[in-house]
Amino acid sequence: MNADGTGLKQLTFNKPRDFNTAFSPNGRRIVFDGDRDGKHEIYSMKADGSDQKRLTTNNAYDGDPVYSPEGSKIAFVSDRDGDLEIYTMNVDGTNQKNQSKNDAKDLDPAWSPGGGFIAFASDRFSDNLEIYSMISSSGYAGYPAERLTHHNADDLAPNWSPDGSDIAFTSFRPGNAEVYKMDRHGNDPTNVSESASYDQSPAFSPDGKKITFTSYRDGKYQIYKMSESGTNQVRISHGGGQDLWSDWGVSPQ
Ligand SMILES: [Ca+2]
Ligand SMILES: [Ca+2]
Ligand SMILES: [Ca+2]
Ligand SMILES: [Ca+2]
Repeated sequence: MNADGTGLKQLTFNKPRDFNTAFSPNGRRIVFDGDRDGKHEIYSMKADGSDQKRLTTNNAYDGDPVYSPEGSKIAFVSDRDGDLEIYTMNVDGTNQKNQSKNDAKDLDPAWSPGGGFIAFASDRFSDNLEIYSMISSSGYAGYPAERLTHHNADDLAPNWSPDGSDIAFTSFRPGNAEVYKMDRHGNDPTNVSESASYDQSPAFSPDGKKITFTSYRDGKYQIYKMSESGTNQVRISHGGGQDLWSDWGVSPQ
């Protein structure tokens, strides 16, 4: 979909439906998860929908895939070891590795722009979700994750600004979902969306000046954009169904 809301194409037609999707950095491929065989797996395909490949093969949940910034790896979530963990793998599905190794829920992986860190949500030290950041290649081996949020409401779905200085995320602090923003070490968490409805799943624009997010403010989930400070909130999707996903896809080159 283009930033003005035009150009939305349905690329997959399997039932049950496919869920999370993310573009590769060069825009040529899309990685996504789906429940086609009842085993919730991760797939990739060319941006035109051809050349579909299955990347995971096990009975556990594998989902929420995202490409690393240089395009050689994919981070994703799996509960194959009994609880949700952040994994990484090569783009062809080889070398699948548990990076979070923690008994708690670990979910919502987001690569830093340089690829050195993965931000994620976890309830490892609390009874609610907080946002953490770990070194992407060795998140557990002597490099404990840095805790970025401290609040008794759920904080989840982190997304880095293009220059790596800020992280936008979803927070339930005011009693409903809001888009928040903080610096990469968790300083100055600020409610950016400030609306009484559910506002969630933020993603920065490539120039860092805008944030897209999904909101229920018009009676169903649609995609909106706003400035990174929360001004000029505008709806950009007009689908008849629920638009739950917001991301800045790159046009194929
Ligand atoms: Ca699976
Ligand atoms: Ca875990
Ligand atoms: Ca929290
Ligand atoms: Ca809200």
